[in-house]
Amino acid sequence: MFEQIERVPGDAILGLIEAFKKDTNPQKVDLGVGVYRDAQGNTPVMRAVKDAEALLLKNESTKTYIGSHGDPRYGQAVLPLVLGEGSPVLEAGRASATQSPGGTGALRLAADFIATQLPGKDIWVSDPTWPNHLGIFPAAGLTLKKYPYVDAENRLDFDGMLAALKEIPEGDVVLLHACCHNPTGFDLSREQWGQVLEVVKQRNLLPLVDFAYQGFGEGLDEDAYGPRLLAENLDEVIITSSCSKNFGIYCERTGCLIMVAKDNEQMENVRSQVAIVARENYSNPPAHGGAIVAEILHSAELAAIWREELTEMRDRINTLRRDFVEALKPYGLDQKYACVAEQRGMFSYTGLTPEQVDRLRDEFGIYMVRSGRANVAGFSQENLPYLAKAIAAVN
Ligand code: PLP
Ligand code: TYF
Repeated sequence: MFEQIERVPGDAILGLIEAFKKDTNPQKVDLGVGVYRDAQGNTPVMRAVKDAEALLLKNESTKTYIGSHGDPRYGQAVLPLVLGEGSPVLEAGRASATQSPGGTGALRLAADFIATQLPGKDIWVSDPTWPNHLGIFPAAGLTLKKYPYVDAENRLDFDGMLAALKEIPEGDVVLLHACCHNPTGFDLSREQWGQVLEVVKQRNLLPLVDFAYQGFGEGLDEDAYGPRLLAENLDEVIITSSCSKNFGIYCERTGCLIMVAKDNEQMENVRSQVAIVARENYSNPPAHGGAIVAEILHSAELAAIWREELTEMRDRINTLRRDFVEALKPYGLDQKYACVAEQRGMFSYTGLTPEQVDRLRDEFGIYMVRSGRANVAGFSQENLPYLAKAIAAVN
């Protein structure tokens, strides 16, 4: 039977990891996969995480199942992180947290929940969006549609986005990136979030907010502006949160599906269905990552260390954004790439064309996604002059 199976290419972003490893250019630069890097190019385990793990190792007394919703201590920690301390949504008991295998697992739970409990609803994603969005929703049986997000001049096309949202059939699902839009780095202003809220209300849309980079844009609370605005002003919102980036626990697969309902009664009904979806996919989520996050967020001391480390990561990225544009000044390219300093999060849509990206790879050993998406955390004070020279050479 297997003789009929066709081989397909692997994930283009993850494929860059292998291609980069094989390259023997001593000056090579990895701007591919979205993983944070420090000034030395490493992705170390955060200190708060190491300390939490030491405590867990000492105190862990069982490895029994943790249940389909995961560790309640994790949910109790993530809800206020995402929705805000003292959030009226939490006070009203309208929000449910389900620990998931990464943000990806939360997205799949959301997709399966929509497919089984809200049949007939299509899902609208930004064009462009994280390529895995394009796979996850159809895999659950949903029809995926796109709204514009970037214009031909590589700027946020908010007018185009809003006009498209106004045309979405009533009741459909719209996926919004909470912050640090992947792949573009273009985020909505507070005023623009307000306008999106109005259209969502008018069209009675169900927002699904993908929140994978909390703390990487402007700050933990600042980055949560959009999801909190929607949750506080709408009866129903779905949020998929990830701890992969902000706790640096990528491989521990730690995420959370947050379901916001009209009241506590409806939330409990929804929650019971989410448990079924989780059970049918993987039964219980992996425990370790959630235990780390719970340990950190329930300890004032560890939480303070973690916030400091996260601030350092965010500040490093935002400084590198400005330094990148500065490094292009001698080549007269600072205006052309000024958007990099304006964008937020791990990624920038640089405006480099696929042909330019190919040349950067082949002639300079600089790796990024062919769309022109660069992982800004791959910049460093050491490689910026080289990057600037290479970009000038392909311009
Ligand atoms: N959503 C977006 C936009 C992402 O960039 C990522 C990153 O990997 C995820 C979700 C999922 O993250 P993870 O499953 O690694 O927690
Ligand atoms: O977009 C990125 O680079 C990150 C990491 O299949 C990632 O979100 C990329 C591809 C993938 C899983 C994670």
